[in-house]
Amino acid sequence: RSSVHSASFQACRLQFMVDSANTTQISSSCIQLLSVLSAEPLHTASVLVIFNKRDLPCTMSLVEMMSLFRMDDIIASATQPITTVELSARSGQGLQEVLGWLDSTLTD
Ligand SMILES: Nc1nc2c(ncn2[C@@H]2O[C@H](COP(=O)(O)OP(=O)(O)OP(=O)(O)O)[C@@H](O)[C@H]2O)c(=O)[nH]1
Ligand SMILES: [Mg+2]
Repeated sequence: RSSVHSASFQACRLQFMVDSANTTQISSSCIQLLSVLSAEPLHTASVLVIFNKRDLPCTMSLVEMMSLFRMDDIIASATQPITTVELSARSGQGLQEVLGWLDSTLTD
């Protein structure tokens, strides 16, 4: 049991960061996301899935990533509201969306 499953608190917000430049990690990140979403302490959390490193040329398109993750199915079956965003932590592209999400989920 990972700590996120046995935690004795209710989290209200969760950011899940995916390294979209590391294609060999895609399937394991997807499984990890599903595991996190099923954790009881996170059942009512607002979730932001961040596809990071979008500045690197070799990364898949967001559409391809969403398709590989089956993100539509995940969003449809999750108990949490899930938002997705593309980010480059290096260039700052997408940072406004992350800050906007933080702002919009603050009052929840
Ligand atoms: N080009 C680029 N590099 C980034 C970005 N975000 C983080 N990095 C760099 O990626 C390197 C590894 O960081 P991460 O992959 O985020 O961290 P990690 O998964 O704990 O580390 P690794 O095991 O090395 O993958 C660091 O040198 C970061 O500066 C980004 O958006 N774009
Ligand atoms: Mg990494």
